[in-house]
Amino acid sequence: MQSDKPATMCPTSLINELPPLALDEKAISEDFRRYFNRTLGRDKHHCTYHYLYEALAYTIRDRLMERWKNTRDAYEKSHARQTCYLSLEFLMGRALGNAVLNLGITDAVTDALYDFGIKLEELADSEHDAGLGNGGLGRLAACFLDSCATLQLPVMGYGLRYDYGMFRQEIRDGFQVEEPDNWLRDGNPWELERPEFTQTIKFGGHTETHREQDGSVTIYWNSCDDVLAIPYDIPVPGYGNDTVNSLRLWKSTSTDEFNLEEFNAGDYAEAVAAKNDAEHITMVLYPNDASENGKELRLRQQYFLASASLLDVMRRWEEVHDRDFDGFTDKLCFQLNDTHPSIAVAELMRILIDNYDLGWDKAWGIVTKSMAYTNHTLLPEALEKWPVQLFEKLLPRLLEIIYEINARFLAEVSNHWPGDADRIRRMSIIEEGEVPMVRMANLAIIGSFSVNGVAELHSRLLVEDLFHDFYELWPEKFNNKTNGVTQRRWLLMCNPLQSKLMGKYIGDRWVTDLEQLRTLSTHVDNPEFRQGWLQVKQSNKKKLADLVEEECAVRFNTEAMFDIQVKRIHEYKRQILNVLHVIHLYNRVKRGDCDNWTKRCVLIGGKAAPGYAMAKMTIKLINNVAKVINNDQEVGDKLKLVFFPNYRVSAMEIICPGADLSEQISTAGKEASGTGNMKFMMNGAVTIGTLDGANIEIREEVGDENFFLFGLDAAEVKEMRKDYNPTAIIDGDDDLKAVMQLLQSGHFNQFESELFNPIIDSIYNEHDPWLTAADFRSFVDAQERVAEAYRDKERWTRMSILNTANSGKFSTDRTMLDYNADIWKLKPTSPE
Ligand code: 26Q
Repeated sequence: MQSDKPATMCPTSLINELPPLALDEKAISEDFRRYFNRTLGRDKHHCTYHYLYEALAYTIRDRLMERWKNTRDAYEKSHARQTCYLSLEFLMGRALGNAVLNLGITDAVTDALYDFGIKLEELADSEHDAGLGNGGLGRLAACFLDSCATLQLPVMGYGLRYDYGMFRQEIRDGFQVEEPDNWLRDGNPWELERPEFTQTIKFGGHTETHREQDGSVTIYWNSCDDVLAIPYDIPVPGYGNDTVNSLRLWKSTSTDEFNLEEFNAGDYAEAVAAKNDAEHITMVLYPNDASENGKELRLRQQYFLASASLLDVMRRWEEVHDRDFDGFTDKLCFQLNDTHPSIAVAELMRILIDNYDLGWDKAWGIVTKSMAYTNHTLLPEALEKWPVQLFEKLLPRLLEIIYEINARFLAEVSNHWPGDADRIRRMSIIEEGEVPMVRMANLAIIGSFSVNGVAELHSRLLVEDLFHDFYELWPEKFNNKTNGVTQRRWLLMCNPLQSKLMGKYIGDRWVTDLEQLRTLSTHVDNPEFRQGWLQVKQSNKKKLADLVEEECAVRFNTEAMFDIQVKRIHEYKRQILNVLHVIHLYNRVKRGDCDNWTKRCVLIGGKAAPGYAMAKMTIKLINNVAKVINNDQEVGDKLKLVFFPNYRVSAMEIICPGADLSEQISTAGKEASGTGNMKFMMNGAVTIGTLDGANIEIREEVGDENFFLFGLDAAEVKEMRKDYNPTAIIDGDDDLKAVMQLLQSGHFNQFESELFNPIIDSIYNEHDPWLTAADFRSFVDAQERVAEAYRDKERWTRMSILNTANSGKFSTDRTMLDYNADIWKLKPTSPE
């Protein structure tokens, strides 16, 4: 077998002489035909959208391929400093439309397809979403990659290639049912397998200490169950600039070796079955967006990603620098997307010490100058912890290293606060107790030179509360990086009508410089522009209404206000508060309190973690309330409510352009940032929201008069908890009382008695952490102001325009420039 052997030399004529592929209609048309007929071998009997999509995907991929190689060469040649973005989630969505857009060949492709009587949109629509994430954190990683490629920053994404992404949500009888998401079934034209860069990852086994003759100590991690990590690379094209960065996703597989002892003892089947464990590591994405504590497979996933990625970086490092690690931290930086990959802190120590013989202090200096950690949550219960015992079994060498990091760290704490035992207990990486735990956030903070939150309020609360001890020790580590979204996908691609209209008035520089949108406000008094704006929104609402009708069998009247809340289902996000308001509107119709009525179509969508009973019950409640309201003749088109099933990236691309009102109604102090709020704002929706997460900054940018504020702020929430009396609040508010009475009467669960008791009880509970009853009055009043504003077409249109005009801050281009200025310090590098 010679197949794996490198040819004696790679002829330059083979790799260097390729002329770049043309981007015109003719070249694209020819390639498309060739791929369909020859590479795919299809004919008139198999002319499905899927094969047409595939043929076009290959046509586009070829054009990315040469730019990809040039980008790699440019980074290599210039020895560019690089950031590795480590994340268990990359919620990429669809790739085709984005690649066409970023290559700037939308017209050429559209025309080429037109000659065959095919629409680009229809092909793009048959692509499966890459749903390798839960929600905000995963989509943020995807937006970051788009912005880094556009800014020509040498940033590489490292993640896992799950066979099954986020589950598909079906609604049966009003309940969520999870179906597996077999997204790779029809193949994935966007990935390139790189078996030549396979890494071996160790699990289990035990450590042995050897004293060498020179007195030094070497530690061996032996008898491990090895697992192979095979990388798959996905191109990440920049907008209009010939840069194509990489997302490297690892797939786990077993080694070819069997456990020889079992094998020789005749346990052939057992020996083969053991291989299964290895294959399972990257089988499925965990569908929880708060930590699912203690699951062994999840810890395996986290270590698998961290180890494979770091070993890959080391392989590349050695190619240039051999085993010399001076200068390592000048060239490399690792950004940890939450604590999920934070075992990388200990793993980099292990690799430097065990594989490259560095001393502790040298290795620790490298780790703490290259790791940076981003936190995404304020819920203390969501901070990741792992049982020490599990670590001991799965990653014995890493536990030793963590103990050593901790011992040295606690000595420092003791030195700083002599005799403060409480502080030592709080700051220790190890939580003592019946089941001792490893606290991953503490490990991440101790091992990183930068710790950031994702919105101003969030970052402030981190240093005031959650991480206060660490802030007192190392104030210089802590910083804020307000989130963003990429305007290429979330405006240019998903809202072509608004983009075109804006182009007519302010040009298209906003595509790479979102602050340019500010110029829109100079046209806000122009009736012609406002008319155009209104028409765009109408068309987008029509498109959304069609989708809603298809998915929910309910017709939205496009004259009505489209009131939308899409996000993961969570108590702190308070979908229940939204439902209470809808029930209140229903009550008003039923009692004839309809003067100056504003028609509303309310859409709620999002997935519940499969084990989160309250969240699943919330979905059922929304569906039951919707059924009653939508079938009530008296209500008619005054009010509609739907639960939109299987909310995902490609659905949001149709939902956010069609929204009038964006619901951002979390309990203040709980939503780290939110990013859906930014997508809605860019697309001209007005926000009703609490002073939470990035809402605060959105309101600052757009001005109080263009934002509907309600509810307690974070400080008032804290205060209110001290003696919260929801029963008194409900009794003192006739509207809320009527809503609760209707709920309790079983009106929405006629044949399912008691079904919603847990939800009702939670609202009445004095310990309700989400203070739903406390914010009801203020929410309903704000909604009344919204309704009034919407009735005034001209006023609403102004507000809508000004929301888009003032959304410039919320581009991930700005976010990435901030990360780069304060943390990464990368030099933009162009492939030319
Ligand atoms: C952890 C351990 C085990 C299993 C699952 C998890 C897990 C997975 C995903 C924990 C959390 C997540 C996702 C969190 C998330 O999406 N957070 C959101 O991040 C956004 C981007 O910063 C913010 O805008 C949102 O406010 C925040 O909720």
